[in-house]
Amino acid sequence: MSIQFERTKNFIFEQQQALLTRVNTALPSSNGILQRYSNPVVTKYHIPLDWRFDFNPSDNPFFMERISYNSTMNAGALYWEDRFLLFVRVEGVDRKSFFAVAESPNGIDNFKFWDRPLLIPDIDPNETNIYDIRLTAHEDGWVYGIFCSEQLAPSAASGDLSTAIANSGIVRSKDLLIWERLPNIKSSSQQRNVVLHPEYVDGKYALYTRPQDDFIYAQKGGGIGWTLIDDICNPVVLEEEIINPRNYHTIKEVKNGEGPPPIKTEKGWLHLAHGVRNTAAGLRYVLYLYVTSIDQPNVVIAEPAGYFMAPEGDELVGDVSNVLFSNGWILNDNKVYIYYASSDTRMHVASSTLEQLLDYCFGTATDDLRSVESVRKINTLIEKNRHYINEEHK
Ligand code: BGC
Ligand code: BMA
Repeated sequence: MSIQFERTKNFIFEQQQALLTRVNTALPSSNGILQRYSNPVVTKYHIPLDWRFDFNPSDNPFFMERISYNSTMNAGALYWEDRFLLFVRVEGVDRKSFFAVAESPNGIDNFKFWDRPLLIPDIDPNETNIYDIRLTAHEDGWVYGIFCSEQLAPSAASGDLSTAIANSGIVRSKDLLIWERLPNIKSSSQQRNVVLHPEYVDGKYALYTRPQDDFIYAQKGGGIGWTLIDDICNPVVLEEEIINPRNYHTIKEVKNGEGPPPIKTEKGWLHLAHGVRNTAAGLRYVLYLYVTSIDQPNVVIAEPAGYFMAPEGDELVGDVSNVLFSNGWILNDNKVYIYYASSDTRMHVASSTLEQLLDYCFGTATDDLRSVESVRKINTLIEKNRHYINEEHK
């Protein structure tokens, strides 16, 4: 066995052990709404070594990586048997992504991948890539995963290798080990970012949808939609209404999409979504919150202005820079763990409480869509503060 093989193997092993057991500390909150943490929670360096290296010294004398990975991002999340699970979108250097579960005892650090990635049952030879799964523990007793299933558009002109179509695939499980694949959702539009509501509504399954006429751009697709499904084993979008529209000159002008399934609270369903606008530097993805009525989860009752989280510092740069994306959060003991990816590269956690997030949703100024209205609101706040603020804080 070569010395180089042994040395490299030991070095890589020790480095990974240190990473997997590293403590993550909360950073002071700058806005009273949430806390970020000092380290990302899952990176490509967390991927098990036996998914990467060939451990046979005669086949791999340099202990070289034989299968390499580009990123770990856009994870679905689920609290399961006292563990925090992330269904991470792992993307190889070959640009194919798949799901792999990383678990942590505390939701903040010590995330470790299960032994093997998930092998999702294959139902269509043209399905090329899968990504961005949302996990819903439904009241029917199943855990559902809805994800994007992408393929080259059959209508693409000869030589066009980029025009794709996005469909939504569904799997379900009772033990998270065996996954049953259901037929893809049938819809007249392209559908990415589809999320199953955790409860029946009028005795039916309810889906948050995101109809688009085009793979990248919404075109006539108006925003986050809502539909009721008769049979989850034969899911067809018949009637769809837009419940959270896009608007001109907002953070969700170009497109938006539901994040993880909403959380039920005393004041309504709490939703986390992403909004996209265009810039000279490409699309910018940020996260926002809104609340819908408990009895009518399709009716918005609160929506603060603008974004709740946008990329900051190191988060701004990555494979696809200027992107925050979230499709997983966990409520545990009143604490909300928000799992988000930065710049399509690595996973982070931010934490808050239900009280804080609801106070943020109901107490923050709304977006009245014009600069003049924004200035009026600032002046109203300044006037109100005149009676409270101490001289030394001026
Ligand atoms: C990528 C996604 C991206 C989508 C739209 C897909 O091919 O895998 O990450 O969101 O294109 O840009
Ligand atoms: C998409 C999403 C994500 C991704 C984002 C930015 O439209 O579905 O997969 O994070 O673009 O690339």
